[in-house]
Amino acid sequence: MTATQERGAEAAKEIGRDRRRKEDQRLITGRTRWTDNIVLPGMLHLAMVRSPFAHATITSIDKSEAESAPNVVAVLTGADLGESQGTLINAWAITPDQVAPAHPPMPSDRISFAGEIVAVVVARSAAEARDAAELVDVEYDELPAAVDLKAAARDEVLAHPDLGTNKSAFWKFDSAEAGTGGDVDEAIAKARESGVVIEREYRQQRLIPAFMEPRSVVVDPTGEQVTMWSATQIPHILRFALAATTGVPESKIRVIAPDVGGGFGGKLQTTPEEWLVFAISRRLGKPVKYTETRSESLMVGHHGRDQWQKLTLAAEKDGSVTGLKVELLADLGSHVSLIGGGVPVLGAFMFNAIYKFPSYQFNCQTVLTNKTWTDAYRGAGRPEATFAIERLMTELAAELDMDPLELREKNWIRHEEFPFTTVAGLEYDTGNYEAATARAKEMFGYDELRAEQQRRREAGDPVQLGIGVSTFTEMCGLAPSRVLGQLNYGAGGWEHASVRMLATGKVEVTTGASAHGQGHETAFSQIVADRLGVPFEDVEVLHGDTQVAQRGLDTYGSRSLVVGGEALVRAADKVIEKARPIAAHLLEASVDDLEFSGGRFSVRGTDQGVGIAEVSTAVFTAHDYPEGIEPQLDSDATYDPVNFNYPHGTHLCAMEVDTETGQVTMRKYVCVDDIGTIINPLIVSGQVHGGLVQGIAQALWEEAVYDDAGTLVSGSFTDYLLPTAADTISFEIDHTSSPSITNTLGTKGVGEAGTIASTPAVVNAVVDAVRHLGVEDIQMPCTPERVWKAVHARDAGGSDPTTGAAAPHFDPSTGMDGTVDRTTGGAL
Ligand code: MCN
Repeated sequence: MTATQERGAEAAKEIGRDRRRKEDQRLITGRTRWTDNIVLPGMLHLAMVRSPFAHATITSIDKSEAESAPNVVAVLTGADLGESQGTLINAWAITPDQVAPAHPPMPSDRISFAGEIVAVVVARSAAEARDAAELVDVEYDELPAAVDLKAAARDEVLAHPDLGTNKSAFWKFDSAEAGTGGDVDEAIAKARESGVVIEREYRQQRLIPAFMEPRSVVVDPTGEQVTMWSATQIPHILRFALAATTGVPESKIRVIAPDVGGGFGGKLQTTPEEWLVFAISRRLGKPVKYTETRSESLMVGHHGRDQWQKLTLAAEKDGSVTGLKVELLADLGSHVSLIGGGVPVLGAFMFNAIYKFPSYQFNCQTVLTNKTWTDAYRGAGRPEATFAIERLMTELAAELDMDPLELREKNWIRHEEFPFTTVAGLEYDTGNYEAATARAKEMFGYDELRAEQQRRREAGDPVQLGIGVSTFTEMCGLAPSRVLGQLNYGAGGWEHASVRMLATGKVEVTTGASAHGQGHETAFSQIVADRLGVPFEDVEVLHGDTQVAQRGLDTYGSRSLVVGGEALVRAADKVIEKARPIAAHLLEASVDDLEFSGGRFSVRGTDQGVGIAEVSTAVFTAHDYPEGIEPQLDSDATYDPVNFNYPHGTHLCAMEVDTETGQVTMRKYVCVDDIGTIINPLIVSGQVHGGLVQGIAQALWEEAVYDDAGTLVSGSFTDYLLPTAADTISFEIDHTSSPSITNTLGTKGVGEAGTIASTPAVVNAVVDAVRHLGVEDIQMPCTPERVWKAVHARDAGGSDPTTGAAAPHFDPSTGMDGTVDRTTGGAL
């Protein structure tokens, strides 16, 4: 422990305490104001006319009937907005030669995904705007659509004919070239001769971040500044993007993210809708609102995942891994979105996970198609990597007839080996995989469940039991600005906070993080209360308004605590240092004789002292303070981390699989996560539970499905199977702790942990239940149909590609198909 950490631990009364969330009072009692609740005098409403086609040329737009509909103020098309539209921002060109189509918020000539905006109706009420939108007559010439990812990678149909290719960018990491490890092809060749090679192809289906509050935006252009309220995760980035794309100076734009009903990465975007509401309200000089319908939300809010992953793992016969080669095709959808181009590359650093791979290679081809654009969805890049490696390690264990946890233990970084530089070039600061696994095994009753599994197998029980393992890690706390710069990311990763001691001794805090369900007001109050030694109730945390929290980089990548929380600690410490000479003056003592503890400055060895709240009041009256010192106790700090943060955990899942119906039922789920110091265990449990459900949903239920013409056919909650609490069981969770040494409090992020870890745990369990029946993979989501087909594929005398039993094969640089022969690994 460092000296500052020791002081934090000594003073901790709030940190580690189950505080109920401050924000829930107003959320649960309906005392908050969501964006759609905002009503401004003279406010107009927008409705979007959207293309039903995935790829088409607009041949004509007849607005006349809509224009004469009741209370319609204007009908605008891309042609009406003309050049002023420019192109939406893409902040992450992963290579300098990335191919990216222009991205006007409302194109005037060609549509490149179903749901793209072709016209906007402005009316006095939302209902009138929607009714009139139905009257806009658009004629299209339909074009062939690039829908299938592999076919798109082969340029069979071009998503944007003018670009001449669908391939956007190719990104590679090679441990031999980077000097972090050996040559992976040599390792694979050697393993083919004398070891084991596991080759698999996994599909990361397309997912939709379905938040409780659909996206909504209001703009008021009537003041000195243009004010935008948006249900967004990123008010600060949004303000910058609006300034950059509209020419309005940043100082003239205020963005407010009021209470936001969830985001899960889906509101980490600068959207065409935001841009249009901003531009049209300025054009008309009136406040304007747009709130999307649920159908719009599912269809055009950005989607997540959508990858094919081809993996080759080399190992010795005793199970020691020697190499890992990853080849990805990643579907960007129709455009390269805000950070969508970089999301698959985030995975590059995580496929090696907690294991000591001597060699590693990652290849990623991003591909444009005529589907909704993809971008961050809870975990962004890391769930994909974790799924692949945790499935592969389980397959290797099966191949070698080893217990999957023993195989992992053989290969993972031992706790005494930290800090550890991985083959992907990251330095993991702390971790203890042994401790988390031991605790999880004990809670799960691992040996007993294995024995039951054996009994059921021997008895030929129609309902078989499977046990799934996932010993995940992730990199979060995005991120060191220098590292982001090396990855060609367009922004930094710092965070800002300010702490103001008020006249009454209360504390006002601002944070550049922008919570949308994570409970920052509560957890951050706990941190400041401990640091300054003031009551929890005396701390007010303000956020989500660029006028109030003036600097910030917002909330995503489980960064708010480890980056934003650290900024807060530093700002609070500066306040203490500012107060110290004033306290010494009031106590007529030397600064060097003062010590600060529990909110009080005391003169060492005496009973004399003064509370920081009293110092604050004295500073306010300013009647008596030392010369040469400013009469204020405000401070701020901007913190740029030097490293990512590496939470980890062991997740164990027991699934029952009915071999006669394909029905799967979760029996038990245990997870033990190591997120270092926990600020608020209650909030953390909520984060873990929510994350688990999202990860389990990918494994079992959710999938965005397009037909061959590029129409989203799972465009409502009857087809897109978003689970409810009733679909899950009670999870058993616990924590071990190896405090991070990258921040003062020793914390690691938790917002994405459950999602990242759980998907492979569940699929491993489903496959484990029926492996003895010849099944070695089932494609996600593991629906009863897919499970049944996998189990009965042998009876039918063949394999079924939907089960993944003979997955198609591709080369990410060419998108060529073939078929993998699992016994030799060679392309047939
Ligand atoms: N926390 C803690 N102790 C720790 C780690 C975290 O008490 N050791 C607390 C934090 O103080 C914070 C919460 O847990 O209140 C989450 O912290 P953190 O891991 O820093 O994650 P962020 O606050 O940056 O939130 C982002 C993360 C992401 S990336 C997604 S996606 C996600 C998630 O959070 N989306 C969410 N959780 C969500 N929760 C809700 N309700 N809604 C979303 O949209």
